[in-house]
Amino acid sequence: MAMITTVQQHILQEQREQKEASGTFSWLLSGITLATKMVEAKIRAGGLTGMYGAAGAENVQGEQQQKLDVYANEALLHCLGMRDSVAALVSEEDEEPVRINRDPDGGKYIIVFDPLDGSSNIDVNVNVGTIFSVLRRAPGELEASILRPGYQQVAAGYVVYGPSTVLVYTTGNGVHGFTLDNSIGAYVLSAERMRMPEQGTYYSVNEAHAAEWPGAYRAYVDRLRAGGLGREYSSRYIGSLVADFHRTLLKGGVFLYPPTTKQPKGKLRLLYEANPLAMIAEQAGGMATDGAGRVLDIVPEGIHQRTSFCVGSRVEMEALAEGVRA
Ligand code: AHM
Ligand code: MG
Repeated sequence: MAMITTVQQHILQEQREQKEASGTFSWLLSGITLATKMVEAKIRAGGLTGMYGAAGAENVQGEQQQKLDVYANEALLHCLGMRDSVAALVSEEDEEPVRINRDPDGGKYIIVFDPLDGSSNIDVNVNVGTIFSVLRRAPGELEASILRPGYQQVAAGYVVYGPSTVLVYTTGNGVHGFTLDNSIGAYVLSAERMRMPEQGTYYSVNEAHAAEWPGAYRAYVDRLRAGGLGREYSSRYIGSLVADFHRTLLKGGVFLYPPTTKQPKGKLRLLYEANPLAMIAEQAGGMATDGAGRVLDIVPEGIHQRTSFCVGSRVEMEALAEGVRA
């Protein structure tokens, strides 16, 4: 009988290989997978359960919260809040970190997440996602443990709710993909040791903002269009970071969210959007920068800090770096 491997089993195996046999970490990640299964069920039901539309409140970023944003946030807080290894939860939807275990010797981990990414696509049956990053809780001020550069992440991952629901994660030992099998309620291994192609044929950027980008980005996209990297490029832009990233991971190419005159620091958030995806990209052989330097080296100053974000295949990313330097 050909046996399946669930994400739970996979993490346990990895821990054994890394001689971290406590099981704490897999128990923690099971909180994330459970929450994403709750979210997926709501998304799957679509408009039938009255879950479409605005919740009527704004989040800390001054953005309209959607009902599903609120639900996804509550699902993660609920499922992770019960794990005693968790010291704090940091969410896009909450201004301050939610402290779970006030004892500094307690919870070993901090989970940082964007509960439902791609809000503008929720009501129109287009892919959305959940992004998460796991940090180690060090002794001392909680804030110092949260504001770590991304290279110190213990693990990172995302779920993309698409035609199928896919979970991708890394603990720094390669990138692994799982597909939710609803008939058994488990994420089943579908792609071990994922690699991003060296070069792709898609670029992904919101070109409506082109007039507001620094000139180097315009020149770069012009260069791709003109065949300057030896390939004919096509464009793809979903407007859900997780979905645009997932395509870039599988097919290669480049995703850009450059700084604009209105948002000179970019739109995407460093801690729960750029960092986890940058870790996954690097682990798969790709690269991630803020246009100037490696995303994972940025020392964060605030939990909701924004950054410009460029991620993709080695060939496209090296060409971008040349262009921005010139
Ligand atoms: P959100 O967290 O409010 O959903 O915003 C983040 C989203 C990303 O998923 C996506 O890459 C980006 O915003 C799209 O922004 P724009 O509409 O400016 O292209
Ligand atoms: Mg988001």
